[in-house]
Amino acid sequence: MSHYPTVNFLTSSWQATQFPADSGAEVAFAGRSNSGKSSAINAITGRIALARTSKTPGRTQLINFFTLGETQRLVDLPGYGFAKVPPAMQQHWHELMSGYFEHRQSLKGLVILMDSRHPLKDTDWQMLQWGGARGAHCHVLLSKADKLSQAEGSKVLREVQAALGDQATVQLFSATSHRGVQEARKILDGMLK
Ligand SMILES: Nc1nc2c(ncn2[C@@H]2O[C@H](COP(=O)(O)OP(=O)(O)OP(=O)(O)O)[C@@H](O)[C@H]2O)c(=O)[nH]1
Ligand SMILES: [Mg+2]
Repeated sequence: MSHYPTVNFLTSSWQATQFPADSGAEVAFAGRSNSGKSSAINAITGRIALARTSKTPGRTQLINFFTLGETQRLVDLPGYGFAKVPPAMQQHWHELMSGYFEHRQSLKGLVILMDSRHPLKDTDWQMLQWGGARGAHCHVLLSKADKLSQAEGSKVLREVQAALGDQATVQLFSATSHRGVQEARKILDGMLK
């Protein structure tokens, strides 16, 4: 049974004019390409194939919107930081994302996925800045935690917490082992209230 029984795909947008009506509350998932955004959305909603996951980084250059209820949405943002993306696509990514962050009033929370083995890249900081500027609660999921030992996990959690201070809350997460899924749901519910 899904934790969000009414969750459903709403629409994909590749430009700001296509965004759904800016009302209600929405939580966006951002992160570098391949960091596990779509897998996290699937694990948190309890729907195996709601958001498309892929082994080819940088494929999703669209913003995907999902409805949770009549007035709540989840948003799967296109990944960033993929070296092989051509300049025109990088330019498009920047326009699409800045269009989203500058104007989206319904953005209440930003969940930032960072591979727990490579956290806090420059583009992750940029994302924190965009979310903070919008006044959204930022929450970091240190993803693929199943790839770390217990000690490595504790260490990276402490380090990232210390680096972020009060800019964001942080937790370890794994879509594979379901570690941290309940904790993430609580945060999400709080953001959408
Ligand atoms: N071991 C492990 N692999 C994971 C986990 N989450 C995602 N992956 C794998 O990482 C790859 C990328 O996952 P996605 O969820 O598609 O990542 P994404 O951030 O949505 O990627 P883009 O949309 O391309 O930016 C896939 O091969 C997933 O199976 C996890 O918790 N543990
Ligand atoms: Mg994705």
